[in-house]
Amino acid sequence: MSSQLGQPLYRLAITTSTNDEAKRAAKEGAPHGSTWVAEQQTAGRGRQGRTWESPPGENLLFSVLLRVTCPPSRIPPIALVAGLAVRDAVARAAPGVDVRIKWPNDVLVEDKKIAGVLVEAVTMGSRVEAVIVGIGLNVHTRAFPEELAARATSVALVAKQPPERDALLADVLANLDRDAHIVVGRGLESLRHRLEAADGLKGRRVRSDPGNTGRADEGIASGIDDDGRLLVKRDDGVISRWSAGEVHLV
Ligand code: BT5
Repeated sequence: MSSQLGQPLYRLAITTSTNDEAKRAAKEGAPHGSTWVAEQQTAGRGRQGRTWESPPGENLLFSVLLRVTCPPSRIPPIALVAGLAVRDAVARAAPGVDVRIKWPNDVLVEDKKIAGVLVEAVTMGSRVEAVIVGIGLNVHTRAFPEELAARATSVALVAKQPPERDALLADVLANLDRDAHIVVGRGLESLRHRLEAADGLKGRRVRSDPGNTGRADEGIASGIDDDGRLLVKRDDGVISRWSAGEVHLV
């Protein structure tokens, strides 16, 4: 099935961040599905001012523009299905490997991060006019900088035969194309089973980052609700719903 996403496709040797390219073009009227892929980013970013590191030419760094109109509450579900799209593509490229999503925006293999998702919204008043899905997927990198080495992995490190980057990209885009429509229109409900099967936190003890919530909360991760919030069963039996922020495995 050919995907509407990835058309047009802009290939860049170098840019600050593919999300910057997509944001700029979104404001200038670029169509749904426009995609920017870069070999290198000079200011690749994660959330909350963090950086995304990737040596030139080895991995997938791309951003997709979704022209969707939706309330801001749909953004977390879109980030989750983007993670699921990457998870499914990596799982296909690495048969037999257990690939999981880590709420809210990571894709993990054996608790190491293989991909990260950064979703940014272009808003008009209180409505979202476009969504930019930025994805960094480690494909060929085998040696990571010291500060990441224990926490990062790549398709090359987990698959018997690493795929072509273009094949992986096409697979992610096709998956995202299929699921983004569903989520924008109806939320996460119909994807709940797939999300649950891919949820790498479920049943594990997690702690929130006090920086985001004002206080640290802790408990057993117990699934994701239809609004994309993480359900956490605290020791007193109360279910907390975390809507944003960092999760640490305890
Ligand atoms: C993310 O942020 O995981 C979202 C990353 C999105 C990157 C893509 S690349 C294309 C597009 N253009 C951009 O500028 N961004 C998007 P966060 O959850 O904040 O995680 C960031 C953290 O992941 C960093 O602080 C590091 O600890 C770690 N990290 C950085 N580079 C990594 C890598 N290549 N592999 C694994 N972990 C990495």
